[in-house]
Amino acid sequence: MMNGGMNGADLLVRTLKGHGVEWIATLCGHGLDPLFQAARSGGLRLVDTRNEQTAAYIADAYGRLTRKAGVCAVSSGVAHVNALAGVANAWFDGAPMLLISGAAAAATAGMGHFQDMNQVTLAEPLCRFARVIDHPERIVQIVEEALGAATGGAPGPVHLTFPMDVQLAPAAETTAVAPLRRAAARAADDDAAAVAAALKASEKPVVVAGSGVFYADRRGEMVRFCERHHIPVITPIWDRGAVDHASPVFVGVAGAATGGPEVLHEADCILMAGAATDYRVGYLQPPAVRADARVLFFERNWSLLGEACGSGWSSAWQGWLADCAGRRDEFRRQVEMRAEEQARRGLHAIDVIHAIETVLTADPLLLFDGGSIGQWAHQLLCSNRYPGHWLTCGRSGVVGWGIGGAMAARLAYPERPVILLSGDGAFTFNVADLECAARQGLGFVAIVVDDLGWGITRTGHIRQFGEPIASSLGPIAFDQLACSPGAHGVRATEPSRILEELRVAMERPEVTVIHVPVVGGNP
Ligand SMILES: Cc1ncc(C[n+]2csc(CCOP(=O)(O)OP(=O)(O)O)c2C)c(N)n1
Ligand SMILES: [Mg+2]
Repeated sequence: MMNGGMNGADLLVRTLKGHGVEWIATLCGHGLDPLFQAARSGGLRLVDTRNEQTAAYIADAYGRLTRKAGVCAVSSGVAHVNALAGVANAWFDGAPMLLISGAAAAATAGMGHFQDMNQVTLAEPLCRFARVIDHPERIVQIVEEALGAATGGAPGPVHLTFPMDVQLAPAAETTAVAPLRRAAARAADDDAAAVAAALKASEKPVVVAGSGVFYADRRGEMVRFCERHHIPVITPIWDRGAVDHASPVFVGVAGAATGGPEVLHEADCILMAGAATDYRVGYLQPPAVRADARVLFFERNWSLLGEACGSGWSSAWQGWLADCAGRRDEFRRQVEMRAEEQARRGLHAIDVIHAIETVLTADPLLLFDGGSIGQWAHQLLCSNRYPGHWLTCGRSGVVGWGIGGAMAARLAYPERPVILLSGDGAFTFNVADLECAARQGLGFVAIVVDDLGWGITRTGHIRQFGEPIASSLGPIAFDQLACSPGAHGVRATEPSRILEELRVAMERPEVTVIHVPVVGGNP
C-alpha cells in the first residue's frame, strides 16, 4: 500500500484474485518485494519453494490437472531462466499457466540495471502471450489478456515481466485501461457430419484421444461415444488422460519407447481427438499408418457426432474392438512376463505397481516421474484406462518435475490421496523442496523406485555399448534423506511392505517418502 492507496502490485493481486487465483508459487528475490507485500495484505497465499523450477512446475502441473492457470512469481535474471523449465513443460503440453517475473525499474531497462535482461524475449517462443507490464494504468488489461490467452481456445503458458517502478506506482482500478474485447482463438472445426460419414465407411476405426480432449473437458462424452459404438481408443504416451475408469474400449498408449499394442497401423479411419501429429503416432505416415487410412481431426462435439451417427450400424466394429482388446491383453501379458523374469533377481518395479493397483479404489491422484518406472507404470497401469487425474511429465518427456507436481496436486485436491511414483534420478532434481512441502502442509506420498541409475538411459547404453556411460548413480538413503527436511521416511525391501507402508502413508496428512530399492530393467 502507498499512503493508504493501492499500488500496482496491489492491483495485480486484486486482479488475480478476481480471476479465482488462490495462491502463487514463488521463490523470493529482487523485484518481488512489493508483490509479496501486496499478496500478504490482499490475502493471497504464497507457496514458497527452494528452486524456481519447482515453483514453475507447481503452476504447470496445476494447469495440467485443472485447466485453470497456475500462477508462479519469481525474481529476475537467472531466477526467470530457472522458471522457464516449467514454462517449457506447459508449452509442450498446451497447459495454462502464468509466470510473473520481477525486474528492476522499467525506467532503467536496457541501461544495465541489476539483472538487466530481456526476459520477455527469452520467454516468448514458449508462450501464448508475453510482455512487460509497462504502465500501472494497464495492469488489469494486460493481466486479463494474459489469462485469456492462457486458458482460451488453445491453452498454453503466458509470461508477464513486472518491473519494480510499475509495482510501486500508485494505481486505481477506476482509472485503469479497460480489458480489450477480442475474438477468442477459434477451436478447430469439428465437422460431425463428415466424421460420421467417414466412420460409416470404415471397418477398422481408431480414436486417438490426446490432451485436447482433456483441455476441452470432453472426455466423458468421448468415452461414451466410443463405448456405444465399440470404437477402440488409444492415447499418445504422456498426453493428458481421457479415460478415467477401466473401459473395454481403451486399448493402450501409443508411442512409448518400450512399444505398445499394435492397432494404429491397421486402422482404416483415424480420428485424432485432440491429439498432435508427432512421433508418437509415427507422424501419421506409413508404415505407422496405412497409406489409404482416412485421418480426421475431431475434439469437441461428441453428442452431435452421436446424433449424426445414429444407431444400429456399428455392430460391425465389435469384432475389430475385440481383436484390439486381445492385442492389448497379450501385450500386457508379455510385459508382465518380462517383469517376472527380471524380478527373479530381487524386488522390482512390478512389485510397486501391484501395490499401487491395490489402492486404486481410493482413486488417488497418481503422478509418474522417471524413465523405466514411467514405462512400467504406463504399460501396466494404463492398459485399460488413462485417467485425467493421473499426471505424467507431459509431451516434453522431462524428468524432475514430480515434487512440484505433487505439491500442485495437493493444492488442487486438498482431500484426495496424492501418490508420486518417482525414479531415484528424477527425485533428486528438486529434492530439497520436500522441506517446503512439509512445512507448508502440502502432504503427499512419494514412492522412490531406486535402481541406482538413470535406468532407462542406462539400459539403452548397455544394449548399444555393452556398458553404462555416465548413467549409473550411487546410493542415497532416501528414507533417511526424507527425515531431515521434516518428512516421514521409510524403506520397503519386501513386496508386502510396500503395500503396508503405502496404506499407512496415505492416511497421513504429512509428506512420506517410501524408498524401494529395486533391480532395474525396462518393460
Ligand atoms: C530434465 C531431463 N534431463 C534428462 C532427461 C533424460 N532422461 C529421460 S529418462 C532419464 C532417466 C530417469 O532416471 P530415473 O528417474 O531414476 O528413472 P529410471 O529410468 O531409473 O526408472 C533421463 C536421464 C530428461 N528426460 N529430462
Ligand atoms: Mg533410476
